[in-house]
Amino acid sequence: MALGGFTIRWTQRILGAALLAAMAVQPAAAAGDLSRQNPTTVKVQLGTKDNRLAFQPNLLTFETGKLYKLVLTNPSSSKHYFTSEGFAAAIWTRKVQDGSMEVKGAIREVELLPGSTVEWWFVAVKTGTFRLYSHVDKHAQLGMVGKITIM
Ligand SMILES: [Cu+2]
Repeated sequence: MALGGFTIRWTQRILGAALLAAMAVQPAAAAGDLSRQNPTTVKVQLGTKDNRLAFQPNLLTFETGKLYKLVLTNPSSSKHYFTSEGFAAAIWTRKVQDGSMEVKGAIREVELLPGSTVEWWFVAVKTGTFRLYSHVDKHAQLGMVGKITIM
């Protein structure tokens, strides 16, 4: 019986050591649900009160893995677009919302009517540098352009 107890103790020790060794080689845990982080708010104005055709700011930088709340406002008296095909392909959209509704799923482009505000919630996924422009009338040709960098 004493011998049996000895064997069981050593078996437990060996199993315990094996378990510790297995835990030591586990990869680092994934970051979890990236869509449920606290968002970083970034505000961009499309057009200006005095109707200049510009994004303010027109240089935007995001980091992969972070959740952003991109707040787009249009204080001008004409409609504007937030258009960037490369950017749209490099993010995962959680939702686009204004005061009355939310849209979920992939978003390619957002149009803002005069006086409106829209929030675009997304996680930046791929790095790159992308052209931003207002895809309406000749706004881009008249200078309503910008640059988005995802690092
Ligand atoms: Cu525009």
